[in-house]
Amino acid sequence: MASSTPAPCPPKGQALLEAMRRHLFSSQAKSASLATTHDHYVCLSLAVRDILLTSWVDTVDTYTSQHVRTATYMSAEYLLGPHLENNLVSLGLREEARAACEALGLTLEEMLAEEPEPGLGNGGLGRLAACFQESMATLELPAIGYGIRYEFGIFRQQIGPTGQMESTDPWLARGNPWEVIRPEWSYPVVIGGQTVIGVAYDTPILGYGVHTANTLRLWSAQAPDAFDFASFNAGDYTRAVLHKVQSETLSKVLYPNDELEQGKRLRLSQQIFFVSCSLQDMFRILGSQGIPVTEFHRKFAVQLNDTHPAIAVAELMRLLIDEHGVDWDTAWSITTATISYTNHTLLPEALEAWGLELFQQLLPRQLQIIFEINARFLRTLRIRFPGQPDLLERLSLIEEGPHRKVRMAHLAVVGSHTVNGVAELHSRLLKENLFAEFAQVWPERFTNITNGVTPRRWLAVANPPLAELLNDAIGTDWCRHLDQLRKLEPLATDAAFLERWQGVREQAKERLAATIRQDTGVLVDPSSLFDVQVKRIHEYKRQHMAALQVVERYLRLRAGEDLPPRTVIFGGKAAPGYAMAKLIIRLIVGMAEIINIDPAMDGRLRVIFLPNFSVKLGQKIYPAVDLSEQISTAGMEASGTGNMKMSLNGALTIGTLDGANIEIRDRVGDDNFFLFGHTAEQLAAINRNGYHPMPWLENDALAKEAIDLIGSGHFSEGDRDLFHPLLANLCSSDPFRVMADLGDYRRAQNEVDGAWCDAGRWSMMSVLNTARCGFFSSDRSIQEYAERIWKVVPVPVNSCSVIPQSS
Ligand code: OX2
Repeated sequence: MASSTPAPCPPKGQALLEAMRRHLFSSQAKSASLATTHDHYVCLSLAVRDILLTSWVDTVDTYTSQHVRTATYMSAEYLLGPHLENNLVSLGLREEARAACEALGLTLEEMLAEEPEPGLGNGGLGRLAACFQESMATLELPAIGYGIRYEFGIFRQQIGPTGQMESTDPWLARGNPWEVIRPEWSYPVVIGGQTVIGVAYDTPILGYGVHTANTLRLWSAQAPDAFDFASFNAGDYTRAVLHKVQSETLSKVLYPNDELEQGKRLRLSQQIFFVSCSLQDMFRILGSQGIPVTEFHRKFAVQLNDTHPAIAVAELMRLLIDEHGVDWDTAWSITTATISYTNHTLLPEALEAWGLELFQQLLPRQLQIIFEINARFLRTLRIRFPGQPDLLERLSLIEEGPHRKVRMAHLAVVGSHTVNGVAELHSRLLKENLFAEFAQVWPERFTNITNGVTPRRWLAVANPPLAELLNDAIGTDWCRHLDQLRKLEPLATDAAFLERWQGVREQAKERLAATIRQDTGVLVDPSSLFDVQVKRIHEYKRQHMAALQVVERYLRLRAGEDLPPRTVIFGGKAAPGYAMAKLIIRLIVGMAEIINIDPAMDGRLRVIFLPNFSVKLGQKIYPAVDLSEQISTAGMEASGTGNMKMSLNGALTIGTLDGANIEIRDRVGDDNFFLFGHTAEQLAAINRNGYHPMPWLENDALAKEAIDLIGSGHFSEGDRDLFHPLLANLCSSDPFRVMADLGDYRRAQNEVDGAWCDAGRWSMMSVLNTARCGFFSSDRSIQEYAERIWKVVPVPVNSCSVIPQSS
């Protein structure tokens, strides 16, 4: 609670305060004596929304009156994180909001804690979509984000003695002050012969320090008639509402699988549902501006975020031909001039392929169109590559065999003018492996755009003390032009600056230590090395390799070795049906239980599993990381974006040559990065010769000891069977090559220990990581998409509301 005599409110704070009071009456219908903390949060959000509405309305007016070319981003996931603080920072009103809260006897922190986050995504792919929306607005690019308004977002994770437990995420239960329903923009979608209506819910996405507020338009499913009167009149009430319930399940829940396609009926229904609504909405916009449908590709650039929206290729064809009377050839040139596709993974289990039977049942007309696209595509191939039926079979949109399937990635490649990967290595492997033969057919179609993250959320919002230090040291421009961080380089050897840098880092670590205590009950030492791996739990990300390393450290400490104190922090959700990932969590939890109470550790090793990793929690974690674990099997992590968030906030990376790690290392310098492990090429060579983990393990006494300790039941209350599936897998097929990299990982970890002991050098390396990370801004990624793929240019919005430049 604030002190009894708050500091006087600045004028904008005063205006916010008055708006909060007004909303308590006019929106919450309460008197101050009955208002809950949540009421106050809603009032503050509505007060902030009132301010940004001017920009939002002006943005739509500007785009409409100028008939601007528009990028539309189609994504099944948006991992947005809370809106309030981000909007306050973009408006430059954070301190004013703080003062307004204090005048009411509240704190801004209490208000921020009240906001449930819209967790409409699983991990990196959904978070990237959210960073991209914010960058498009900041760069003043006309854009619309399209997706699904899931009533239940990513499940909540609790951690008990048996590992992960899931519960639902009713993020909308108390309403959502950031969205506006637009019932006038509703569209019918026919799925399996039944019609479902998609209703638009709009959320403003404000740019930083500009008047642009773009729209994120999420579709919610409704039944065409709430009620089946025929059944009702026949006395069957339940039946009367059944269709309503069935229709509305379409946008009920986000599938909790990251990089795994399960081929479920509801999932394909969700895909056509949001894609069709979005395309129909684009036709509506076209019509309202008097633009002929044959100009669709001049008005819109449609970006597919992975293959989840790939059905757009067939649906755009259907709408052009069936609904707008366009001939096939014209429709095909419009479609391929409009659509581009981003691939996010090489993992085979993530590649979507839908059984023909299911497709035929749900989307017969779209399937007919896919067959026709395929027939024409194969005909051109046959002429270009005579006598190569195998090639045609490999490239076909239809996978033949006993269970014929539609290959969605092939549909996306054939229907797009540009296909991009998300980091240099990934884009190269796409061209050499997954899409090698497509790249022979259309070499010019393939390109790379390395991912990025928004510095507003991941630095200005997440790490205010660092933001302030940067403002003092290099000015405020970094927040819009992240390359400006370069100016920090000379300060990496400046003793006074390094001292302030250290202070900022200590604050962040103390803040995280408090969160750890609150969420797990464990006390950690903020002066120990914070070694962090937070991301979805997946075998290719190799959390089990990090866990083995911790067990080795435990053994070494018990044997009397002198190692600097470490706090090893894990976090991340496992897909509820992914047994091995859940077992890895169980192992980490079991290790934490024993190691954290072992007196022999004497505070030199703590293991933490932070439950329910989310955007909110990430904002507390990233600023406090000393060592960023980016240890995926080379060739498997398309890019990674957590790696960028940590390095940007001054962490040093221990990592493999995988995804964007390679580009991070190129930029921060190999002296400031702990590299280990086999390269993708080396692993490919090992695989060709037949890999077996045993020879690696046999020469490694420490690894053997660690595995034996786990197998003995030491971390499972004596249960020797519990971790058997994990250990047996590591010692037999070891599909993610843990054993091949473990020894070198240990060597790199020893280097980390050595470097940590030289605090001055570590700080310098930390500064250089931040200084050289400017490239990894999502502004740079989006600029590349806009210039090279979408051909969309900035359209500044002149608004009468005055927006200050920095927070
Ligand atoms: C993820 C990738 O695994 C990750 O490497 C990448 O940084 C992120 O997408 C954003 O590009 N589902 N999630 C991903 O790919 C898929 C499919």
